[in-house]
Amino acid sequence: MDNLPENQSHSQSGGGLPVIQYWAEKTLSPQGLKLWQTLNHKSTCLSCAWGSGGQKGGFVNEAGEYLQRCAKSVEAIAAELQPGIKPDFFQKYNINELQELTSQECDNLGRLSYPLILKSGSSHYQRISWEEVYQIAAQAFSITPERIASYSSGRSSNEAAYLLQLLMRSLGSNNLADCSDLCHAPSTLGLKKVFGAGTSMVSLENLKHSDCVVLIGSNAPANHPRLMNELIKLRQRNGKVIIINPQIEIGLVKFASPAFPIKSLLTGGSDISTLYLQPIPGSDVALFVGLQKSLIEQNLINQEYLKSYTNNWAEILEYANNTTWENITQTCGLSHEEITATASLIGKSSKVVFAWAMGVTQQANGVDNILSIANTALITGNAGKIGAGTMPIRGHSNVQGFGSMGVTVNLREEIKQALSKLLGKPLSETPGYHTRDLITAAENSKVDTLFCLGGNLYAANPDLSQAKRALSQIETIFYVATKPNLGHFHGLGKTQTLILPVFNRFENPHKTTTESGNNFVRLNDEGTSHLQPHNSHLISEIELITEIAHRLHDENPINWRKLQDPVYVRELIAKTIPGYEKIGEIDQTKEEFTITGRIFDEPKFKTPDSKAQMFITPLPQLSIPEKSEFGFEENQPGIVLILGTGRSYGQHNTVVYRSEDKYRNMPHRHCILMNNLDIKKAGFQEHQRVTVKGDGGELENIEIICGAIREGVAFMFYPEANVLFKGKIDPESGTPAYKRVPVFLY
Ligand SMILES: Nc1nc2c(c(=O)[nH]1)N[C@H]1C(S)=C(S)[C@@H](COP(=O)(O)OP(=O)(O)OC[C@H]3O[C@@H](n4cnc5c(=O)[nH]c(N)nc54)[C@H](O)[C@@H]3O)O[C@H]1N2
Ligand SMILES: Nc1nc2c(c(=O)[nH]1)N[C@H]1C(S)=C(S)[C@@H](COP(=O)(O)OP(=O)(O)OC[C@H]3O[C@@H](n4cnc5c(=O)[nH]c(N)nc54)[C@H](O)[C@@H]3O)O[C@H]1N2
Ligand code: SF4
Ligand SMILES: [Mo]
Repeated sequence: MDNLPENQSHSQSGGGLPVIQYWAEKTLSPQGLKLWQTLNHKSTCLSCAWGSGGQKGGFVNEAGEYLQRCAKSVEAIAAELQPGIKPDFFQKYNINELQELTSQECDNLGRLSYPLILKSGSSHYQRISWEEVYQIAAQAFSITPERIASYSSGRSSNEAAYLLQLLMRSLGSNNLADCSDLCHAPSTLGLKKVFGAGTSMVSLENLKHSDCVVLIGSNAPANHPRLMNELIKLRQRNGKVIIINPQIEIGLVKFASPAFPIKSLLTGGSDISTLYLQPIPGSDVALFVGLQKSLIEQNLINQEYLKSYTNNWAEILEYANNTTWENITQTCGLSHEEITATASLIGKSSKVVFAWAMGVTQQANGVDNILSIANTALITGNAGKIGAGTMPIRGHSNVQGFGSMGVTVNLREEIKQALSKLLGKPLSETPGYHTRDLITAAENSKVDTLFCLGGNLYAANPDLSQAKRALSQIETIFYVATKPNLGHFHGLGKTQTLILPVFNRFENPHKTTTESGNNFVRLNDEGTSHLQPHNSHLISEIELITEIAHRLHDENPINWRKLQDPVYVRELIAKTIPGYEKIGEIDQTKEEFTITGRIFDEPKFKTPDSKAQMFITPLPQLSIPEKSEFGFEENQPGIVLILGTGRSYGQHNTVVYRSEDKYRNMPHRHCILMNNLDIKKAGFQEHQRVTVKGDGGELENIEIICGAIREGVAFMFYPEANVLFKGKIDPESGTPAYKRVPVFLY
């Protein structure tokens, strides 16, 4: 905490007044009434996977507690309530003009409300009918299955996700790339190796019993705001919050939550962090091995637990013992004292939850990061009891549901068998492309048809020029979306690109379900669209996918048109997806439920012998490139920094809602956050404009902002920063190291 910036004019806590101002502004706007109706609609929040909303009403969380909806949720709904894009808009503006738009301008165009096509050689997107869409799809999907791929983002329903993978697998393609490949794939893979289950083992209810939360690489105040209520309550019952993050996120120090209005008013917010550690980016494994070593030295490990419930524990202890303090402290940049104090807090707490997000998954050793966190939980006996465990904090509101439904390149054996029984044939054995493999395959002309169920494949990837080149090698691209985004205008196919408008979650004419990051399944009621009276061109994602399947397969081996009834889809899900049996009755019972086999209240895991499997996690060898590697002479003024890329408070992934980030004092998108000492060292001044160069490209005219970030480290917003770097990839998960990008500033 010693390096807070000199300029303290920005917010002194997360949440608070800016949030209240935002609510007031939105609810008093012409959309206000519809906004409130939508907030009260019985459906899950569109935004993050914390999962507020559902059958008990829009403001209720999984534990049945009220006032659980944040400004992010309002932002997402307000964007969906925009008017439809005018019928002649795409006649007026050609593709070159559309490519000039920023992310925010794309989103502000309004709702997509009719299908569009851009043919090669043509300058304008043109309207087409759904019948034409289906004819094009029938042709585009009637090719060698390995040349068909899909990509998806986590906003659609479980039912749409299930149908997407069923369609792909029925065709014989396993190319089911998903945004989770860029996100929590290392968590899923790592946790499966250790515990046999790839999701959080902590329910929201269990979190309420914890007495210590270690929050690693997460900016929850901005990205999972209602999680902050749990941390506030934890501090109120004398629990400890340990933050591990190279950057001081102000909301992790103090957070003003509307759920605690008196406290927020009187004191400007509630204290969050008990201890705040700022490691070198990408070094978390070293810190966790250090914590293990210190726990051993302080005699705070749980030998009985290790012997009874884990395998390979002796090797892990030996590895930690044999790793020198010098190696540990030099790699992670934290002192022996800091690590000892942290280990002592963890070791002396009785129920510790280890929670994390992108700071540790988006690294070249993402899976190792997860394994080292799991090892630390295990040697202190903090897995498999109420109030403790490992907890990946998921991103998109239904991203976890997509994985459960089989939208993954790592399909579980049980699901594989169940699906092959359903389809009456063995599934293809050809391994599928995850997102990064999909880009490489496309670049090598190995993909002809791409179906994108939501998302923004173009802008979410590192190396935007490669992404553009790769997509331009694909013959036909379908973008299924609610609003235009950068990808629709930059990620163009070789022969044709189609944009297909669909209902969002609260507009679907039927019920759907979604799954939260805490393994809770929500039922979303049917709704109506404000676009509908004037415009009957929107359809549901379920209708779209089943209609394409019907054109390809007719009734073989399942009646695809019958699957336009989501009740039937849920019947199939209940039969084929383990843990989801209760979904078969949800239409009668309306009972939302926790998926079985995921929350571990006792140390019996889903591995063959029920024990947790521990793995050695080698310390990363982190290096910083020389100026010469960026093509500059040694005497060139400037500085090499390690850049982390991430989200501002006013954006949802590639979609920007507001350009400023009040909490980090960054007034617009073209800023770089730096430590004061680095600014001085490089001979720069705050607010000076510089060029930032990476191994993939450069950005000019970037304003320097002084912030509470570790020396040697900088932060910029994505997706803009994705032009800068090619990105290292974690070999095990395929997830890019978005959080450790070497750049040169001059
Ligand atoms: N409002 C809003 N909510 C969102 C999203 C959004 O864009 N906007 N996106 C959703 C999605 S898909 C996701 S995945 C989540 C993302 O949620 P987060 O993971 O919280 O988001 P990021 O901005 O990627 O920030 C991760 C944090 O990691 C820290 N960090 C960087 N490098 C390291 C490191 O080496 N070690 C450690 N320990 N920490 C590091 C950064 O300083 C930052 O605070 O949020 C979801 N919710
Ligand atoms: N540099 C850098 N790059 C990153 C990251 C980073 O931290 N740094 N984070 C990565 C992460 S964690 C993720 S998850 C990815 C995100 O990657 P994506 O999930 O691919 O991108 P989003 O921006 O979330 O996609 C938003 C689009 O989804 C569409 N959409 C919204 N609602 C619906 C709906 O109901 N149905 C359909 N069909 N479409 C809908 C809208 O058209 C909207 O424009 O980005 C990754 N890229
Ligand atoms: S915390 Fe996440 S799920 Fe809950 S209201 Fe906010 S954005 Fe929605
Ligand atoms: Mo994500």
